[in-house]
Amino acid sequence: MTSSDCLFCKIVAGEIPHDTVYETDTVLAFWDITPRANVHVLVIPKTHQDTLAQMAGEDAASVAELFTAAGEVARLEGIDESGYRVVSNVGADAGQEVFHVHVHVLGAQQLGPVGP
Ligand code: IU
Repeated sequence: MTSSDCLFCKIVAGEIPHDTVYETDTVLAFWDITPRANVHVLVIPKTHQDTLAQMAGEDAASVAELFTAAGEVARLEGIDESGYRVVSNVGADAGQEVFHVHVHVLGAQQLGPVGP
């Protein structure tokens, strides 16, 4: 399923330039356009789902693929041993801006505590 007005579906389709870090048949990882850490990569499924919660309810195996890919991104960016953060905003209160599932991979610096 794709959503014709979904930004990340357009990225998957190659319609919007992006800086790919890692890709499989089912997952794409690319640099966030506004990096908020020295490494800030987004990992998305190639098929459209609005939120991680929706995906978890319908296709738990794909959620596992996202986190496996996040680990691969960390390895490729050289932060797998120093440590990194994987986070997903789910819904309005979390500040989710793009309603196509994604996890942020953040690192290459000391990160602050998780919080509001
Ligand atoms: P959020 O979890 O939905 O808030 O994160 C969306 C991210 O998508 C955010 O960090 C944006 O900087 C990023 N992004 C992007 O990488 N490319 C874009 O064209 C747009 C947003 I719009």
